[in-house]
Amino acid sequence: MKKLNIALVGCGFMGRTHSNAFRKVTNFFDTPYQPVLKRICARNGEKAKTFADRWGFESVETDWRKLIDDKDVDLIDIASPNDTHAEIAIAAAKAGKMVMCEKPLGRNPTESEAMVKAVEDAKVANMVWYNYRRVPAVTLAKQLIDEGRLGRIFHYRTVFLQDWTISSDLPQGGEGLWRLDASIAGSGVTGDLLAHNIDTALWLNGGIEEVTAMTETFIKTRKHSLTGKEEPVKIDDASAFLARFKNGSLATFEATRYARGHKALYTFEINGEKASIIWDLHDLHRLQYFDHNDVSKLRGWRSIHVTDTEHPYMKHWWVPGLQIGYEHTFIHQVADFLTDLGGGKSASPTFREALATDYVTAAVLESAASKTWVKVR
Ligand code: SOE
Repeated sequence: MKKLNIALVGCGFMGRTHSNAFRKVTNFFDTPYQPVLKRICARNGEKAKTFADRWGFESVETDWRKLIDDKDVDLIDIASPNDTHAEIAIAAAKAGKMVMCEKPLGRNPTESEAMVKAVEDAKVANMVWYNYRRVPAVTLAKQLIDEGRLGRIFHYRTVFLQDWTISSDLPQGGEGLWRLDASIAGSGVTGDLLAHNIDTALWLNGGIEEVTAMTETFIKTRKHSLTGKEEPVKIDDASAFLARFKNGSLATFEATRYARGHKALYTFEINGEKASIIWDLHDLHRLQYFDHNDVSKLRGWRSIHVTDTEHPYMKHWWVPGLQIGYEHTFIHQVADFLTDLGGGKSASPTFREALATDYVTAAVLESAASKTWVKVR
């Protein structure tokens, strides 16, 4: 197995999910490459050192620019806040490094387009971490749709609900809370949560033609962790939109961080002419399936426990009936990346595919501001 030397930028929540995936992937999957945790990079050297000791990185950097000329680094993985994605990815690609990037790709389509151009000009392998595609039940949904089992699709219905920003005492800016600072994050729940719903939807149901949206910022000012001052909140706290897909189906999308009681309720339902499916992140190993072709007296919703060896990814894990969870979606993503790299291509979603999601989020924000229907680029 060839070695693939990884430099990871960022040691927050996403840095942990990625490191865990790189460490475990070859324990469970036969891949042509073995990831090596070469460098961890974070501005806070102490934190990076603790992270390196815990996850087994060989050495620490505090300036990502040092990674760019590092001959011992093959791939730069970006898990730092959104305002750093474009600069690091572009520099890494120009230096001939492979690039992986946490979602969303850029803060806006202008940044994302420049990132796509950089990896395509340099012809380097690239991928964006839209991990929920790799939940086995979601991948099974994709297979069922592609096999034509749902027939013509009429409806796509999806939400991503959280409640962690309801308190007005929560500051904006700083570790984790940079998600509330529009200058760092780019947008609020539209880019952070709806981007997941959109990525999955584009994958399962094809392109979106047009959207009409509304957004709201419920708490208008918050103390900024870095300045200590009360400052305007410029992100969207909640975002909902109607969409028309290119295949003629209609959709509703909603995301919020103000749905008291919900921590990460990501669900989608798809209604087709012949069958329907429902998936719920809180019960992620199950796929609800209704097939109108069943004999009428037996017709009803089936709850498929997606843990059998013939289900996507599952033969690599335990024995049928024993489920897996959130961390495994990242492991699957690395496994696919390494396998596709061996085959000379980039795993999906590539930067270019993730740009399509950014075009939808941009249209959503534009529609909310203009209160009109907006065509998606
Ligand atoms: C926000 O709370 C967040 O952590 C997102 O940033 C992730 O992308 C999502 O998977 C879970 O929620």
